[in-house]
Amino acid sequence: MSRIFSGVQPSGNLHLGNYLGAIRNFVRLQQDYECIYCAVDMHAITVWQNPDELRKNTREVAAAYIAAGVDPEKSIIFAQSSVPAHAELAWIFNCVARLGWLNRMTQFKEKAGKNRENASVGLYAYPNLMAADILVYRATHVPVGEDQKQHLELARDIAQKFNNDYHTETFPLPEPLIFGAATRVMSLRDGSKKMSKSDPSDYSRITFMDDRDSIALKLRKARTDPEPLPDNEKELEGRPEAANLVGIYAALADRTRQQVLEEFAGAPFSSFKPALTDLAVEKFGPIGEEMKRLAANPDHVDAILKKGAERAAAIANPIIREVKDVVGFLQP
Ligand code: AQP
Repeated sequence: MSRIFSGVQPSGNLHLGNYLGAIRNFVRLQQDYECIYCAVDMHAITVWQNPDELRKNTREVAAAYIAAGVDPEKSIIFAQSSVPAHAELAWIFNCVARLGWLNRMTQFKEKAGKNRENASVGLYAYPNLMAADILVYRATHVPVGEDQKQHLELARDIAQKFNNDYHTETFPLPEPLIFGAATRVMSLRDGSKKMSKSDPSDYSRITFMDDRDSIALKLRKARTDPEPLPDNEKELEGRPEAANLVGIYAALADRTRQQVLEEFAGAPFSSFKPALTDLAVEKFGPIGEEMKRLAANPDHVDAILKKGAERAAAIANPIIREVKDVVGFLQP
């Protein structure tokens, strides 16, 4: 049986990349699969989070899921820290994963930067917790943006090594689901960097909180080149900012990049950007509005998270019990 798991960190500034690369696909998958969607607050604290902000941002992630179309009656929505089995399995995986494997993780290198000695141990071990998030539900498929591909490969390696070491078939090998026309949305200020919550420039991203004026301003200021749009994808090579805006348009319009180029061939950015603004406001704007409305009612969101945590724990608890038995832990 297929089971979907995925999560988003409640570290603020939820953006269009999170939506197009991940959250929008969550909505599509719930038609056909059992889906578990988490606000991964334990991942968020691998870098400093103000406690009040973390509470607010955790509710906002849940609100964003619901506003985008995840049905909390059908799919499970909850906060990671409220199901202790994640942390329990993560510790076991800390003892399965090898240092050499983690040393290869590019996200740690990027996030720790030059000040590696000062990064938290949690940031380093982040992929082990992510593997635990997925495997504590025996999830088979994980919808993510392209940047998470390497972590998913590590989760598969961990599952495989656990199964080999203990001569069991405890875990499935989970597969990434990376689909849509914008699996890696880039920064509006620099086409070589992904759009990110932690970019210091607010102009680098369109967030769920942006209204029409800010979306229009950010797109107007978005970096581009002086050439008009070409009529085929091949000619977007070497033009990362142009390719990014075309990709965003295609994803929002549910069309291919080629179809978008056929419509806008020869157009300068001065006419493409307003068309993109209208489309972004039409498709993304209402989701942001609904998210704000939901987030303004924390009791309602908290009730959904509580029920979601109970449903998630009901799946995870028997699995973690079985894992502990395999490992040899006494369970009085
Ligand atoms: N730019 C992106 N394009 C497409 N997908 C993206 N995702 C993130 N950025 C992009 C996907 O969104 C999901 C949630 O990501 P996350 O919150 O767990 O952490 P992240 O990938 O580290 O996100 P950010 O926004 O870049 O945050 P910071 O700045 O804290 O690192 C994932 O499925 C991710 O692939």
